[in-house]
Amino acid sequence: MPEQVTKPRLKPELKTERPKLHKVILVNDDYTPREFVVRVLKAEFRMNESRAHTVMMTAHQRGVCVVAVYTKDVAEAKATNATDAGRAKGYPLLFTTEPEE
Ligand code: TYC
Repeated sequence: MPEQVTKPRLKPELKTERPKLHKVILVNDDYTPREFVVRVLKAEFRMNESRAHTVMMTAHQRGVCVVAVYTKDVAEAKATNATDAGRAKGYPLLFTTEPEE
């Protein structure tokens, strides 16, 4: 009988899971000025004027709009910073996060 030859395993035994991404969601309110929402979107999420205006108007008309997706830590930090920018001016502007399916 010939000796059995075991080929070396090419793939590692444990697959590395991708970190789950989290959505940052902009929530509409009746008090924050539109221009201020646009300014925060541009500053915190590096959007151009046109994209920021579209996202702001989507939240204004539908109640919420997904702004972007990031890893959990980055999404939470950006949502907090953007919400705090509104609070500093006395506005109820709110950004929340939720995991992507
Ligand atoms: N609805 C606000 C207004 O009419 C503008 C606004 C848009 C506020 C989107 C929050 O997430 C928001 N001034």
